[in-house]
Amino acid sequence: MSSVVNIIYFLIFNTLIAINAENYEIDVNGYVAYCPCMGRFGNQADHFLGALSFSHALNRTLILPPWVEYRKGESKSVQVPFKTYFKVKSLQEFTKVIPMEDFMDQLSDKVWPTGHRISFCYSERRKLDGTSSGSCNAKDGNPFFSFWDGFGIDFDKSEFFGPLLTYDVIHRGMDVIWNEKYSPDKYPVLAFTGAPAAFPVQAENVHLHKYLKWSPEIDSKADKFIKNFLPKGSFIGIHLRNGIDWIRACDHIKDVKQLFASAQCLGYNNEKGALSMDICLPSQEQLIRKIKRVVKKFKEIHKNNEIKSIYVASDNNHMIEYLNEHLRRMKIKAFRLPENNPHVDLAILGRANYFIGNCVSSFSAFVKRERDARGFPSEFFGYPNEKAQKSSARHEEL
Ligand code: GFB
Repeated sequence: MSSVVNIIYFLIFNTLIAINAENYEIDVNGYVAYCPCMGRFGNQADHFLGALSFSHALNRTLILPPWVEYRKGESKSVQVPFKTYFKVKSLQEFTKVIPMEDFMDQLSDKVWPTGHRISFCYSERRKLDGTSSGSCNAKDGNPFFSFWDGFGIDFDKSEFFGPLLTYDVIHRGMDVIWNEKYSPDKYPVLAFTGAPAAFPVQAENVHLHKYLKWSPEIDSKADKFIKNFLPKGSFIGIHLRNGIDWIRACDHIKDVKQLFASAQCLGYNNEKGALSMDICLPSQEQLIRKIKRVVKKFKEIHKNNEIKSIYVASDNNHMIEYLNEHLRRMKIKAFRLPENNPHVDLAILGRANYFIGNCVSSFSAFVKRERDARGFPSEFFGYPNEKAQKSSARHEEL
């Protein structure tokens, strides 16, 4: 009797797996794989859009890498499957993609067998001790080792594609040259040590963000928080980037014209302004002034619809008490997630009636792109500078 029950369980279990897993055909035009080995989520998301554009231009399938995360107290990175955070189907509306887990389970033995795995890099990557490796040294260091080893991938050869080839398929017709030099029959998988993309994301690839849609789990957590914890009515989402890493990074603004994602407000050639401390690390007073201005503006535009609350996302100091104290007269209260959950923070900011972000942060840039794709309004703290804003307001009044 128990063996019959076991067989029934076995059949049900395997049927469920078969229903959940999509079956993929081999793409004769080949694949692009890469390790999102630089930076945290915001950086990886910028790179992802570039990699999507690159694989699309080469007519290859993009192997969706897991997101690389760093947890406190853990020496090795943790890899989170792509579909934990995003829907694969929405990306397939734009181009050919396959989650890395599915590629390795279903296709790698046929397309990219052990013994034939080539690692691609621009030029030699030295060993951690600084000596020459003569190779891409793709698995040396964190997160490089954990990323590839998590899938049991070892590389048998290295291919340096620089200095003649670059990832810039938009401006220089590089897609044709890539396909000529590395044809899919000889090089079925172009596996890069880092993302085949620029940081920050090239202006031409920003629009691809519309194909990045949150997974049902993230959607549902964001919706539940808004429904259960925020007062009924409109809310402003703000991103306060103010941890110690950020304070140190902002120290560098005096030496550079752009920092991280700052092109999103300053323009890629600073045609829309100059970097400043107000933009990178606005003071508490500036935050409040900006929020009050947006509250007023919202009321003017929407008449009967007023801002009822502020949703605060932060890596460090959410300033809830400070905000509550200064917004009391306007009858506006500030809220935050009780736990640290960057992706739910992002999803909630994406749904706010208005968003004020940090122009330098690629975390804020993610929200801005998502909102632009949906036609939702956004602004940045410290930009444009307050003097410029006052004088443009005076011009509007005249
Ligand atoms: O995403 P990210 O590259 O953005 O890295 P920036 C910042 C990380 O900090 C996020 C956490 O991936 C989150 O883990 N974080 C930031 C947050 N803001 C929030 C928030 O509102 N809520 C939660 N829960 N977590 C730059 C990097 O970070 O920081 C640079 O681009 C460099 O590579 C620099 O590391 C110091 O662009 O803001």
